[in-house]
Amino acid sequence: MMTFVIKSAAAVLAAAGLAYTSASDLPEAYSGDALKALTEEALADHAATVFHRADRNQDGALDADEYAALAIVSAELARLNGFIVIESEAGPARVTLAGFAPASLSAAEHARVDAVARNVFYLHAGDDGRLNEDEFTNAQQGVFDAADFNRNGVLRRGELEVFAQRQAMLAAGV
Ligand SMILES: [Ca+2]
Ligand SMILES: [Ca+2]
Repeated sequence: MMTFVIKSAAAVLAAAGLAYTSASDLPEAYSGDALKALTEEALADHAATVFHRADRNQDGALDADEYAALAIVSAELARLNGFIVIESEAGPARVTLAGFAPASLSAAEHARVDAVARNVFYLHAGDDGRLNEDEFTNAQQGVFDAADFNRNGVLRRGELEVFAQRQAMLAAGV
């Protein structure tokens, strides 16, 4: 099963042209333990890592296509695997998508994720149509804040589940 998932993930990444160059790059991202808590600091680390990977032409900003590709790949990987991966300085860690059966994105879901991602992009990118690292981090922080129900600056348990669903762009969480 895992071999299948990794091959599928690699194919998804290759199709989106993201920075992974072979399946051998992937297992590290899947080796993390279950995340117990997500701090704002760890989220900022994660956002920086994701931003630089998604900035394919390395011009220091994401355009709408780069952002949509990131959203689609992230959603596809999350759904194939049944979890998202947070990549902070402490190393990769998993957050399970609770109550969700792993499956590939349908064509309709693919189109919906693409459309939602482009809306989100223009909300945060501003008039120049470019999403810089600060804007990307702010957008991620917004998802974090929306999931931080008790407003203590840390996501745990149910808060993490909501955050993961939003990151995977599951219909119920968008
Ligand atoms: Ca770019
Ligand atoms: Ca909290």
